[in-house]
Amino acid sequence: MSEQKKYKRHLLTAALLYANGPIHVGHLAGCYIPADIYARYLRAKGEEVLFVSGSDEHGVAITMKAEKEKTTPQAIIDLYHHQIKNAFEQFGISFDIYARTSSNTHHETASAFFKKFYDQSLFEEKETEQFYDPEVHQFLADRYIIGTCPKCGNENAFGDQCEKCGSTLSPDELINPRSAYSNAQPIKKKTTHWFLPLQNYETWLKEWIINEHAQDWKPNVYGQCKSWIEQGLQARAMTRDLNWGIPVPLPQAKGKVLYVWFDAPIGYISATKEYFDQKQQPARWKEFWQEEETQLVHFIGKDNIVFHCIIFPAMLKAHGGFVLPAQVPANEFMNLEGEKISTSRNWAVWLHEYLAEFPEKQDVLRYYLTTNAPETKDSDFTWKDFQARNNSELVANLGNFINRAVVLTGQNFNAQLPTAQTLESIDLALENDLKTISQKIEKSLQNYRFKEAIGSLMELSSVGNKYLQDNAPWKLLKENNKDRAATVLHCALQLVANLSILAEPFLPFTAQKIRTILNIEKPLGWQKVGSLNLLNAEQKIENIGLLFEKIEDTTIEFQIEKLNKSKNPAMTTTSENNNQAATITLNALKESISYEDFQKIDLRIATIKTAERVKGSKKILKLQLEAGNLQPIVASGIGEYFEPEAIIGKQVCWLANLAPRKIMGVESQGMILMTTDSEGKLLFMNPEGNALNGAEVR
Ligand code: B3M
Ligand code: ZN
Repeated sequence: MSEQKKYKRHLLTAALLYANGPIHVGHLAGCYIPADIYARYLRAKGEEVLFVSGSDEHGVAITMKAEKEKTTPQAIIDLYHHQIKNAFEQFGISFDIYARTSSNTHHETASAFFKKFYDQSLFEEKETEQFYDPEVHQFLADRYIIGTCPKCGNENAFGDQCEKCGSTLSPDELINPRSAYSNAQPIKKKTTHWFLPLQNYETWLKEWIINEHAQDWKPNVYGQCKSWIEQGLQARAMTRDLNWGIPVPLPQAKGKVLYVWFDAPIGYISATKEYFDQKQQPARWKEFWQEEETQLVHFIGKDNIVFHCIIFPAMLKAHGGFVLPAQVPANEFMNLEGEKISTSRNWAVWLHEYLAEFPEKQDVLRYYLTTNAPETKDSDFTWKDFQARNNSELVANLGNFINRAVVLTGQNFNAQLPTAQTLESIDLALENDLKTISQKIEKSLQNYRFKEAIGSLMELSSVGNKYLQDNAPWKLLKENNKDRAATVLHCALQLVANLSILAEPFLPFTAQKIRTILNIEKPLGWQKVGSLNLLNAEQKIENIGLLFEKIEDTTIEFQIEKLNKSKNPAMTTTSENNNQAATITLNALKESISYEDFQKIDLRIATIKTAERVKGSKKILKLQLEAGNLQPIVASGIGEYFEPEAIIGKQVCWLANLAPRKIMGVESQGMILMTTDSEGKLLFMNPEGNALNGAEVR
């Protein structure tokens, strides 16, 4: 890949995740961490960057989940949008906006795209025959048709794929097809749809991808595109018979919605519009989408390549006036302990669980997912490797280097940056290494080789460790050579300051801690890198304790055991619908208490009468409960998971005699009890039948 072209601004997109479940390490590694590294790097360089993503809230992925959970698509997207957004925030993924495709702006933008194509006769209108459930009077998406797999005989294969043998299928191939709604035998029924004639863009796509991007796109991306184009492109339907999505904006298309892959990528445009609407600069989205000096980069996983490299560009080209992606640095997949990550089999490391079980260790996961990124081929997450890299790289290399410099300065130089005397050749060599290695890091970043870049970052920290080892300032101090010791620690701390800049894209929490150590208020810009003169004379050096700590074997064994125990059997039926309860490994039980202690706890049944958000807090809901003749107010931290209106009338279990506490200005009288399901979704603890409000729970 060649040197970076100079752009005036950068529009970075990260795939819009289906808001139909919690997220796992595979999502982070495949798309969001690389995108965040690149965004942070460009910002550190002072470039103009807009980094957008959000939830994909349409399509069968959402309706199926709603059916599985016996709820509405709206409830599903509301729940998971907030949960996913929150997890991204906690991992420091620095989106400028995390939008939703259910927003009005998006509905309008996607409808306008469609309308323009229709008005300019860019679609082919075709009548086709599709599977239809005669009992529930609905057309059936491929996923809603079940039958026997022609390849392996699995009787519960889906119309798009057999989960047992992994074959991609079309519903016509299924033996004895039946409807997932009613089990009725589907019939074929005529329906009209609007198709994007991809074949008309074939020559242009060949020119643009095969001729222009053979060198600068990643081989995995380029290879997939080339093979698609060479197989010949066909018209693809951009509408669906489904009751969830953006209505097709044509009077003759009642009951039809836009194909989710038509609307979802337009979501990047809508997100940009919303961002600038919020900034009260409503016209500026155009700079990012319509001016040639914009670099558009789509970060995605490999399963989305065709949509981002062929279909969406063809749409942008058909529309006219839009920039095309300069890069689509798609990653391959990350497996887990040698097996494919699978939501239905509960074979995943869920981010919300990681955050709870490894508090304050976001950077450890960011580090591991970057060093082990599936950039060129699938990679494997193993807990042992995670531990090894933490212990032998973050703790023993980076953490150790910084800690030694800080502690020695604290003990011997009054916790102030020591003043350097004459630099010796070994000090100049350090500066030289810093220059060479930081240039290497930059080059890797520019070419989307983040794994290589973080490798060089660690190489620089090794250089720092070796510098301390070779100069042994502790020995110099014993020998009363305080001047030389001062010079060595001065250079080492200047190197630490460089690390605060270089680490920022990868390990933002650590970079912040390093700035705290060095008393640097705002991040130093990337252009400062390479000099041993970043810190002022006598700058105060804070010892804030270890940056990284060792992860013990028991912690890792616990994780491996938990993973194996919570694994669901392979799904061979439609029991995606049978909400199987996964077992979990208990955290160690708390210390035992006496029966008298237990009797002190007053648990009651209550009903939520009113619920409202508390100003200034996303988390806290103010609830008024009814428990017999009492009407206590409770502040509950469930606001990111439930809309207030949705929980009114629910019976709950109330811890009545917890001493009152003030939470976000609300005097909370007790608390309500919650648990979680296998995917981390919050559940109320309510009685099986109709209990009386105020009844004791014993
Ligand atoms: N929602 C697929 C996914 O969540 C799809 C990406 C859309 S990007 C415009 O993996
Ligand atoms: Zn099969």
